[in-house]
Amino acid sequence: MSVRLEAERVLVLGLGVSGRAVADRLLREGKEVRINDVSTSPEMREVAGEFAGRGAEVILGHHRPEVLEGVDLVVVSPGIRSRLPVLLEAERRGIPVWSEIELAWRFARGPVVAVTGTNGKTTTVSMIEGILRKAGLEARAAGNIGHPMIYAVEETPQGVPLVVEVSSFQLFYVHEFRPRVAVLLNVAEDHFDWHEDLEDYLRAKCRIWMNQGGEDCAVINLDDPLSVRAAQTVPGRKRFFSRRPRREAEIFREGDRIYWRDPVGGGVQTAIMEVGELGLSGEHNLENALAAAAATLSLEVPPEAVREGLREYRGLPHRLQFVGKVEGVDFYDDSKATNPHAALRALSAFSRPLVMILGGRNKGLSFRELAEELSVRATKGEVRMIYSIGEAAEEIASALREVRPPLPVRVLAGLEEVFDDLPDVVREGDVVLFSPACASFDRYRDYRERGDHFQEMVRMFGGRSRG
Ligand code: UMA
Repeated sequence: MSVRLEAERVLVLGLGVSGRAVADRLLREGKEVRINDVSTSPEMREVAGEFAGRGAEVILGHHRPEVLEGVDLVVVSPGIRSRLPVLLEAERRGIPVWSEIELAWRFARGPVVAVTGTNGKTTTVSMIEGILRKAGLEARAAGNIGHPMIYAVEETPQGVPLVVEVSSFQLFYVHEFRPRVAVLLNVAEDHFDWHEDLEDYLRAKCRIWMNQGGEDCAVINLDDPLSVRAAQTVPGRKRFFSRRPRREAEIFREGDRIYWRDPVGGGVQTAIMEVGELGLSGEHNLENALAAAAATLSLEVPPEAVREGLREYRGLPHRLQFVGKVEGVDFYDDSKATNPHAALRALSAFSRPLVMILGGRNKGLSFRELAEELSVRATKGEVRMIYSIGEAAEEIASALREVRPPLPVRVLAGLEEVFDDLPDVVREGDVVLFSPACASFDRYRDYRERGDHFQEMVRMFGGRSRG
């Protein structure tokens, strides 16, 4: 793929993980780089100083329209909202605005597999990476997973697929981005603090495949109504996956097995593996596995590599991670569940009495569906207690109190208070599920720090009960 980057003077908006990687690459490409970030923290000043030393112009502390002077391209960080006045001004002046993935894609040296969806992206991307490695390819997972795509394009050998986790924020600003395989896992309400509404969010997601054609394909969840709706906009080939044996699905579960109906091989049905062989449990992980299988099979990876990769996959930290057992109680860290849909998915993995910990910073989302599901479980005696903590504690608690029968809720400040209260509440055989349904930024740097805190609390709880 030839590199097309005509712009000479580029504004890099945001100097976080993504912006730093972009600025670095552009400087190495010999471009004139201006960097603009609102932060003036000591760490930011230090990083900014390094870039200034390499010839970049750095403007910190504001996003005034002057930063656009003389610029012929803006590369924006995913966390910066599309309604930011400086971005609207760039649009008014006709200056193109790209996300990092739009830039990175132009430097890719092999096929790109892009994975999006509200939940399950990181797991699916890692599963795909694992399968490709089993097939002998030096594939690398990148993107939102934490490693910017613009770095990964250089590290991935020629011709080897690059697997990228892409968010709606990044997709909002793609124009020619054209992955060989585009995966849409599911769509549920999320990020209403960034997107105007569900339609805006859905439109951004659909940009993943808008330039597809030829040998490209889109992998879509047939069991998810919003994904199926989005699939109407796929211009090229669609490959559906399903947890049931449905006619339109190419990859599906039937009974205890996962099957592949090869469209090229005259629709012959091949058993890929037993569901029980999957390294992770839960219906949502089955969905992620089906998506990973569909994506890799469409790159002509042999079914044996798909099976091996999925068998050996053991999951990632803070995603329904089993932390330990204390006096017969199982503790699970699902700190990555930063929206109600993710918490619902975590709930579906359990059918025994549980204590659930919710809370943090709400992203403008409703807790009603989650409250209704918890209420159904409460009628079966499966809800011991729900703790509601952090900034959104009261808002969550009132949603939980509105359903019938009302749910047992305790509003507390944070995890410390929850663990103080727990001994009076929890019983042997229960599950304690930390799946907060909210962002972590009310108290923590990110979901990882929050999950680490939960795990630390579990360890201390274990120590206390032994002592
Ligand atoms: N900033 C401004 N102006 C603003 C807002 C922010 O200048 O109006 C600056 C901040 O001061 C900061 C920088 O922008 O210096 C932060 O940029 P960012 O929030 O875009 O974050 P990065 O550090 O660049 O990390 C991004 C992704 N972040 C987001 O999507 C919010 C990371 O995903 C990703 O791993 C990384 O690029 C590498 O590709 C994180 C994430 O939470 C893990 N993603 C969301 C999710 O998974 O749900 C979408």
